[in-house]
Amino acid sequence: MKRSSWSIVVLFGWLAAFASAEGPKPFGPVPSEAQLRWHETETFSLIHFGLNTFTDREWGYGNEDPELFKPTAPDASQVVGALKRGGMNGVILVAKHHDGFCLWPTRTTEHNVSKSSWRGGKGDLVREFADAAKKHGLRFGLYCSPWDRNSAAYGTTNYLPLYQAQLRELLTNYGTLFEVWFDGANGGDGYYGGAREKRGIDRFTYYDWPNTWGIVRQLQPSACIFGDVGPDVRWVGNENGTAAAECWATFTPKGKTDPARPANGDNLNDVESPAGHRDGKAWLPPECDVPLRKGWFWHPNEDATVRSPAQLLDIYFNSVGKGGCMNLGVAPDRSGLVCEADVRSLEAFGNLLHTLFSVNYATNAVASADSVRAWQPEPNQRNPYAPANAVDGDRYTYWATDDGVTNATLTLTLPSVAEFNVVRLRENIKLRQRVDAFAVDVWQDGDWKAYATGQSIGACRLLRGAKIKTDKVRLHITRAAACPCISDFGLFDTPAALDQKQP
Ligand code: FUL
Repeated sequence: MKRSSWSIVVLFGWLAAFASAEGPKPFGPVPSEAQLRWHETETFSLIHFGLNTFTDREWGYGNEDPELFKPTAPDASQVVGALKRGGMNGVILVAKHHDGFCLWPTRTTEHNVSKSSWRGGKGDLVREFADAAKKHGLRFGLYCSPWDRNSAAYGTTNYLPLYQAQLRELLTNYGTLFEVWFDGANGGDGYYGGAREKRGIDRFTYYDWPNTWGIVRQLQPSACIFGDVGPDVRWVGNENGTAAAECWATFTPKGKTDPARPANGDNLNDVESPAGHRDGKAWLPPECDVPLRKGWFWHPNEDATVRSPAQLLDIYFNSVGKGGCMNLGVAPDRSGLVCEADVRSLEAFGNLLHTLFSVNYATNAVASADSVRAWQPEPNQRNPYAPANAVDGDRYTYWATDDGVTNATLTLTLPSVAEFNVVRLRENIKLRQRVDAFAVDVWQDGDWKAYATGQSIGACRLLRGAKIKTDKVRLHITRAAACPCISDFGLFDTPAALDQKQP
């Protein structure tokens, strides 16, 4: 080769290395700071407790007497303590359900706890839960139903200012919130101040969402807003707590019956919500909600419906393990406490989670890769793209390849033979989901054997397979939209308790 050709090769090589040294560029939508914290929260609970608890209903009509609200031994700390032992990192309280009964002494309506004899009319359940969350170190969120079957104003132009005032009270007086929940059930028959009729609203315009969400942005800037299709977190599209087998955090809300109108309410295309869209326009990860019992509220005849710890673990794999969050509905009973059967299941689930993730067999592994991104070393600086970053326990340090290298293998050599059946993968989602397909192989009898394959990774991908004994595992990224940025490759073993007691 002529000297000038060599110079060109060297120049291009240097330019490529320089370009890579800059760090992988995110492409398309990436999570906001609030969404990153939400992903890290992973598991939380939705508490339904109110007049329905005492009337044995799921949806109160709106004419229930506040005097019916008579918890005999209410203790928010017992409830939140049970959630904490159940592996939950946050709690969202339903401050007002569709029946319009407010669990705090609001100035906006008489239909609230101050009109009951509970705590002599001086009680504030939102305050008690906010305090309990703080005490137990759980993040706190609130749900305030837009639909209000008690309010005479519902369906008229007078309702929105009232609803927004309720939000302002909730978003101002109870500390920092991590999530504000806007339920999709809206409009229908109800008491409506005695009118007892059916009232429909236009779900797209009636709540003036841009301005109503604006109140949350203004008063709780670090909160994520949950709704059928966001704007920060999407409903997974079912109440089984289950995302699709391959699930993407990105999503393009599309109308079902009328694509020209916003994809919300009746026009929600929820069939596509469990999987999301690979090239979706917005970062809108799925929140997978599911009640611990059959109903969201406590009912005397549903004690036998409490989900088992093994079922809860399946839900965890199908929600957190698909890059979403698990939102488990917990319903205190008429005493105001989480009853025994629920506490037992929560605790056993919390123990399973704790035991499962207490030993990561990849922690002291030697990580190597067939391709590592070029970088400009600085004195005392560790390689920002080194394979070892995938086993350091940090969600945001990562192994990366050069731009354009979208097929690469990361290999772990464990300090000794380990037995495991769960693989955890994460991408550094600050740089979006980049991987399109991958395979995990294990070293067996002197050869690589296929263990698991998949497409999406994102914030967290959990793969559960057969128990395997080996000291070498590899992750082969077979397809990616941009150079892979893998921040976690973990190996775990499900606790023995699970092998014995399958649901
Ligand atoms: C639904 C509501 O209608 C249920 O009552 C419950 O609150 C659940 C979490 O969301 O849309």
